[in-house]
Amino acid sequence: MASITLPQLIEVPGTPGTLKLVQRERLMIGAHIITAMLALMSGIFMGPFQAFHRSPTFIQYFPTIPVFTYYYQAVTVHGVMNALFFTTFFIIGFCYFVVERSLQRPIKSVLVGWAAYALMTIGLVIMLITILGAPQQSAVLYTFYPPNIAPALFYIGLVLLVVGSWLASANIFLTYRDWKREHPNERVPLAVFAILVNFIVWCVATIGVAVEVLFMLLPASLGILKTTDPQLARTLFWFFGHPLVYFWLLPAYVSWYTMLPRQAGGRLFSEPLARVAFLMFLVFSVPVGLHHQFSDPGVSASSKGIHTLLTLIVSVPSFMTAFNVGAALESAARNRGAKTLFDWPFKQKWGDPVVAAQLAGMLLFIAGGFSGLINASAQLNATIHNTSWVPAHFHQTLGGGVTLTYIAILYWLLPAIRGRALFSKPLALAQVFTWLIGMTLFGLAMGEAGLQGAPRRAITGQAPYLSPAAAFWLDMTAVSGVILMISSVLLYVNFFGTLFLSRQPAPAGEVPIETVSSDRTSPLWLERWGIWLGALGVLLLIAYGPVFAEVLDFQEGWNILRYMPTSNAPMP
Ligand code: HAS
Ligand code: CU1
Repeated sequence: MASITLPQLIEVPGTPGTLKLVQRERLMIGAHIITAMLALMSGIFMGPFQAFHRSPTFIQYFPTIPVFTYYYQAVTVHGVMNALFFTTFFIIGFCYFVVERSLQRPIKSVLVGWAAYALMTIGLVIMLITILGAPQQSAVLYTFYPPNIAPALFYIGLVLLVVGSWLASANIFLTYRDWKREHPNERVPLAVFAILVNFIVWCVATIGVAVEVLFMLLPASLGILKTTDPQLARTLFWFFGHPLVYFWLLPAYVSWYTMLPRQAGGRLFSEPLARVAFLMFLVFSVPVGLHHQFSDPGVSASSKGIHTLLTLIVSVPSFMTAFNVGAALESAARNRGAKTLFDWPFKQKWGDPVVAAQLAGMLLFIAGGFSGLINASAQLNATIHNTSWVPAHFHQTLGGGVTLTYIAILYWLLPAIRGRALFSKPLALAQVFTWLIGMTLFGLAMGEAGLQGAPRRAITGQAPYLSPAAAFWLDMTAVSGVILMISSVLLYVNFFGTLFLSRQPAPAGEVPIETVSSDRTSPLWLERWGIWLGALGVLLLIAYGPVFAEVLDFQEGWNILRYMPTSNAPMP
């Protein structure tokens, strides 16, 4: 493999902001981004299929797709590919790129980078084959709750994804360590600061799912364990599952904080405030998982209360983001001639797909964020839990704010990697706005249907119990599915068009990366990671110590033996 030389990473003289991509970097980032997009492709087109199956009117007209005849199989492909594989590949590819470009050095080990990629890709292939090959058994959805147990290959696919991501994390941490040794008195650029936070959160969070899969689900699927404990498994899963949503979100915030201000023509209001927001994510992202288990038995109300409080606290850095990035957008609009209190949203670069995608993502994220706050209240959660309100929430956060921002990134990163201009800007704009319209309608319709009692994860198109209002909103969901299907086709026309058809060279100066931190005020101790990990550790003890004591039945003397392979006694 050709080794990378540092001068090639430095800005091309005379064209500020332009960075020449070396071949090795192209290959590695390209491999991650393209694999991410292929994973998304296999998941995204299941979405409309599900919406049609959930709609009492549309279900009768919907032709059965030969491979995906089984509703839960499609939902599993949709969730696993979109939420787990697409995101992880995209995040790692994007973060390598940002770290290399910001720190002006290659990642620590190219070999480990490829090894990680290979593991994750094998995991992806195994996963797809398993879900396609064993539709009934492997349809355990992306949350894979026991007592449903999938074939062992399902869990092996997951393990490979997570182990690969750990190698990638180590690569990023060590690249930073080397940089820090050479620059002990400098602040690391904000984008890398955020990426470090993100991978720290990821490494802590994945401990939960690793324990669940390695000690419970995989042995059960191999027949080594004859019993399982859904409550313990759910608790371990959500220890991972909530921080997972911030693992998706923070790379989007990297773009909003460190790229969008420049792309939009303004400047960030406060970089130190941004660092504080990211540190808050580090400390508060993990100890909140019980807000997914408000309706679960076996966990005390006081533990649920602690997690509610912490959930409300972890929404504060998102509010800080709204004001900080909002002020950056306002400054951009003022530079473009905005004068009055309310004209700045209209004076944005709505005609530039990279900017428009992020703005559209933010609009969706406002709605998704607020529905999250509703979910976080234990009383209100009882009304919406397990209804279609919940997918409405996460399609506006993950499917809206996060995915549209990744698409914005794709629209400049793919041309930079390919060396060719984006295939079609008008198509990209059409894609962004159809996505915004489709996801807005999806959020509204699924949310309303949920409030009218429509469950999530069910073929409601055939349900006899729906009220007329719920049926109407589920039909509207199918309409949004059509719009989103069109948007997805446009996305992939541009994706493949840029890869194979575009002939124009990639425009110069479109790589929005800062190589030296412009922040002169943040204290350097913000980068003393031990402090923040210590704070997280203490909080985890407070928030999760009692929870695990409860689910493991501490009063009965840590009856942990029943989780051992030799004990086949049924769960109490
Ligand atoms: Fe959530 C369930 C609570 C954020 C994803 N969430 C889920 C599930 C997923 C998910 C996938 O408390 C379903 C899991 C499952 O399958 O069961 N969530 C929250 C809260 C927040 C939150 C309090 N969630 C997210 C994000 C996600 C995500 C982010 C993915 C990326 N969520 C819950 C709860 C549940 C839940 C319960 C369990 C429900 C149940 O019962 O099952 C908060 O962090 C949200 C804070 C965000 C804001 C918005 C800030 C707005 C910004 C935009 C700025 C706009 C500007 C204007 C500047 C307060 C930053 C732009 C200007 C222009 C001109 C356009
Ligand atoms: Cu959550």
